[in-house]
Amino acid sequence: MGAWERARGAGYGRREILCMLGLASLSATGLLGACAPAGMPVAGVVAVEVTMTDDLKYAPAEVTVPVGGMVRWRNTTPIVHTVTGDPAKAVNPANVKLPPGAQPFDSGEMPANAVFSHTFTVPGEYVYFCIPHEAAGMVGKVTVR
Ligand SMILES: [Cu+2]
Repeated sequence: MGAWERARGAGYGRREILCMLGLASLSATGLLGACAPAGMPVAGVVAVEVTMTDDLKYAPAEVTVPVGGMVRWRNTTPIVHTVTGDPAKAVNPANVKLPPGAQPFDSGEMPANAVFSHTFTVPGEYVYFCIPHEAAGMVGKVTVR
């Protein structure tokens, strides 16, 4: 399996992979857009990465991204987790919160090494949880502004 397939499997998009592979210099030809400098928030580009931990937490538990920013979750544990911002799926309503007008989101079951990304287009505070571990307090927060 080549670098492209590995990167695709890790959830990276075409442009990110090209950047990672060092092909960004081709942008001088106009073939590719420029790669965003690290850490600069750009719409549609990952702003923050959150991992799941073996002690049933999101790390970091709270992140802030700009409107249009993408958060990517990566399951670095052998345990199945979810990233669920859907009030209909929470046992305790306090474990989920969406700003008015925001659509619910749910990763579905994420096995080891799975990656899930969500782009936040509505500003406000989001509280999400892990379906298998809601009762254990596996809850995270995204602030979009
Ligand atoms: Cu979990």
